[in-house]
Amino acid sequence: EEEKAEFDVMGMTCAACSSRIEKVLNKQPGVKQATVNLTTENATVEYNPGLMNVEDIIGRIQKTGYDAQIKA
Ligand code: 9UX
Repeated sequence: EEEKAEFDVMGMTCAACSSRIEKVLNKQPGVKQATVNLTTENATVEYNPGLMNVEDIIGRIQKTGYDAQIKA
């Protein structure tokens, strides 16, 4: 079973930023599909809640050098 969450991503200034975050997230075993949009600063992440949660996803984005928050 998958969950889907949307995040506001802060600190991206070029297309390499968004693809870097996308790659990091898509490498996580708990992530089924992550897409990051530079222009809208949106990240959509489909993940397995048995393997990771929203805080883990935010933590991975922060470790990559950006910040994120879950969309209300
Ligand atoms: Mo280029 Mo985006 O250094 O951080 S990848 S601005």
